[in-house]
Amino acid sequence: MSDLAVELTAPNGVKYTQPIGLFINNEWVKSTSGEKITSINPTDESEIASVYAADPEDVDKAVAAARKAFKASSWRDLSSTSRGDLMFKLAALVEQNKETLATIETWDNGKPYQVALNEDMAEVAGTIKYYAGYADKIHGQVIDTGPNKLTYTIREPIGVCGQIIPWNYPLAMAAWKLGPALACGNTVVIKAAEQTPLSILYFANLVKEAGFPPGVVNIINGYGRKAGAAIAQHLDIDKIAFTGSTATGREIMKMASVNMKNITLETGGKSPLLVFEDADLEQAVKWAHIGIMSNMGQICTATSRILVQDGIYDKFISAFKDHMASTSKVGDPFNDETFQGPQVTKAQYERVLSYIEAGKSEGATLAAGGEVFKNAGGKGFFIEPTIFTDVKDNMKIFREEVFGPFVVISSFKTEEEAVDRANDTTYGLGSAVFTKDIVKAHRVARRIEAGMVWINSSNDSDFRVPFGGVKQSGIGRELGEAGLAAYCNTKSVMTNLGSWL
Ligand code: TXE
Repeated sequence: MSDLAVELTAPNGVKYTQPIGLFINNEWVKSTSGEKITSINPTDESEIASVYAADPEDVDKAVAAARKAFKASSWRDLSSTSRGDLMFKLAALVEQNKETLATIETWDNGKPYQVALNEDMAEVAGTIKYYAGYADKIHGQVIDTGPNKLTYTIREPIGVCGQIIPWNYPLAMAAWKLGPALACGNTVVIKAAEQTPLSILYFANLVKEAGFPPGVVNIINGYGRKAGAAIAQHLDIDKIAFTGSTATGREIMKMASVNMKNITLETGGKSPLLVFEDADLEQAVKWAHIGIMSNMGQICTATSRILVQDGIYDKFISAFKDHMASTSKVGDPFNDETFQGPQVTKAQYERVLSYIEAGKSEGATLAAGGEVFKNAGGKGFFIEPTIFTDVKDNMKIFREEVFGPFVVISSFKTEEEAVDRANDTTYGLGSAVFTKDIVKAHRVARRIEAGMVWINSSNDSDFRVPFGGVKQSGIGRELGEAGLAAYCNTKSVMTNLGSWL
């Protein structure tokens, strides 16, 4: 075990054993090639640990374990209530280990510890519990097809599911995907993002401790183009679920076509937030700020395009700037006062900085931020929260996903114009509307092309509520009851009770 785990002490003093192997068939193993991924602390750019990166051969081994487990009576014949019990146990273990899990998440990802602890870990445990409760409530239907027939449907697991997750909410994204997959009786090979490989390995030990049979949950790290691609095109994987960029989602769709995998994609966004003149301005400002600036702006549904009706445009900008200045404290994510930690990696940091340059050169007004933020020690991927105003619809910063603490604000005159401009995007993930007029709120909600509309809030996600996009923001839904549909096949059984014709 010693060369498959290391003893670590996190910056907040938490000491723990960090697994570094691939979790296949409930065992820790090295990768075939021995290649490793080194995880970097985005706060000070130091190395945290190196973990094994899966090769396609390792993906084959994980898939073989998942297939064997799918066919084994220890999983297939387990009662659905017992399946739910295993999941409840896993959720309880997450709650018991939440300080360690949140510590790893903060260290590896850079998100504020208080958020990792009180929001992300609550989301992880809550989602697993929510789907645990569904495990023995996934039923088919009896369909009346006449007196001489008995017709019913069965909802069956799809089989071996490949799941590829991103780095912005490492464990929460894992829970969103594992919860419904396991509740429906599937087996899983899940790959974490190479930028945040650590927390999911600690979580893997909890899977074993909860008592899941070997091979039901296989957890690997690996690079997207190697391990991720091997999952997407594997002939013995029946379903693929992915969260990440639209470009990679498109690649995955192509690869998954090799055996027509069932597919769920949750990709990018440039979500609009509309503020009408009759809105509660203070509320609109607070939610708009949370909607784009939380999690360092690294949220797929970030309401990154704010459209404000012209009568309150200047007032909104000034209130937004004041609110941001008083609440967006940037710095060490282990400091309880911190609202915004570093961007997850140097690549993401440079990406956001390049959009700041684009905003300046395109002629938008830089209303706040726009600089790197110097943390104590001068290291780390910190960026000042940034606002561009007077942004035109054809500007790159109005059209492309930035994925950082970066917001564009523009004004509109009429409801018609606001809706048209909100919809003038290839994306369709989140959206938000601020108004006190409930008729207008629901009229606009219907006309917005998005998977989710928040009225008088933003990014108010809840595991009981379906989540997903339209247009190039994705296919299918996660969370809520709808999330189960993505992990079940419906089989129809027709029985002839009469004679032949
Ligand atoms: O994403 P990728 P990246 C957006 C955001 C961000 C941009 C780039 O705009 O700035 O994407 O981030 C795996 N076959 N989002 O490069 O490449 C990869 O290993 C199979 C939005 O990190 O999509 C990782 O596990 N898998 C988003 C996962 O895909 C592949 C969250 C995501 O990586 C692969 C993250 C391949 N060819 C980024 N290439 C959201 N919707 O929340 C990569 N991967």
